[in-house]
Amino acid sequence: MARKKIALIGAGNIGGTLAHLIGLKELGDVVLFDVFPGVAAGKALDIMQSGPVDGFDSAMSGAGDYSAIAGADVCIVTAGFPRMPGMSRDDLLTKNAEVIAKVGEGIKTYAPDAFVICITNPLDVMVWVLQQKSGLPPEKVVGMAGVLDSSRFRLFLAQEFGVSVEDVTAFVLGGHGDTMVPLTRYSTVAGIPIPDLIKMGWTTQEKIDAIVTRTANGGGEIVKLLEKGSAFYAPAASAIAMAESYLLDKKRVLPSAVLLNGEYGQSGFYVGVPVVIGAKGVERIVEVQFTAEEKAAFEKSCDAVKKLIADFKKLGV
Ligand code: TXD
Repeated sequence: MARKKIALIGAGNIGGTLAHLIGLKELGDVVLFDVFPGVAAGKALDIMQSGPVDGFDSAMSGAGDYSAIAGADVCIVTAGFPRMPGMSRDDLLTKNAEVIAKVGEGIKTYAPDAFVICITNPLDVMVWVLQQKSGLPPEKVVGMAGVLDSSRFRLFLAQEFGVSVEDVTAFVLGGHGDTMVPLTRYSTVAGIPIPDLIKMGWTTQEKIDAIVTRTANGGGEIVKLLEKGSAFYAPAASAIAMAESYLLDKKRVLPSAVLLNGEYGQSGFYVGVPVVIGAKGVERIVEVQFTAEEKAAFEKSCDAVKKLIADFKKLGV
């Protein structure tokens, strides 16, 4: 069987890291697409030259023309502009929506059968624009944020409890970043829910609250340290987990931004919920029962996403 083809739209920090991980995990061949095709080609060649050392054969190339992504099985989208000093949130929304609209058209023309993972911020709005412009079925267009948010949450919980990250599971929903909703009663150490761990004296509610806040501000903490640019290793690893679940039909349950159609009483916009990702794309949306408090937090998060979409529609892009 021929190797799978993975198109990375955007060859910046996350794009380059994605390509490297795809090589190391032998997931397929890679086309890195960017408005700076030289950067894309340079990264592709550099990573391919690590293949003989690390033992992978993925073919990698760079491109500045959409025809290069033809027939891709997976497209991962990071193209866009970072927020610059003096740029308002609306400016960023407009500029990135214009980029994503072009990306959507490119995917529609050349890779209409792909599974598409959007990473570009503001995530919940950009993935919606991408689905609209590409016209791909909603189950084939998802946004990456929840895997990253829950990975950050798992790390901080593992550090708090002094246990392996592997034995900590976390359940997060909602929009990306500060409106993220962690469900602590569904987050566990080896199956023991956090509220029980509090009762067992492993931690306190105050410490858990501080971890939740740190998780929600996880992106900002890294931006502050890096001074220029934002996180890219963990975001790339998170998108790869989603791509791998699709390519290998693993049917993993991963929090992803998906288009809701009545689930959780919401419709017509993308927001993060747990879903099963397999060979058909989003195969199932997992709908849990909320407590009144969780319901309120989720609705607040949905309202923030809906407001951003309304702001975006007013801009008339
Ligand atoms: O959880 C999440 N979803 C996120 C999102 C976590 C971390 C970062 N997140 C967002 O991902 C971040 O706010 C950015 O919007 C994207 C990409 O982050 P990255 O760190 O990779 O940004 P870079 O290094 O600036 O790369 C963006 C690339 C750069 O090479 C540009 O030249 C290219 O995008 N670019 C384009 N490529 C193709 N087509 C067009 N039109 C285009 N415009 C810019």
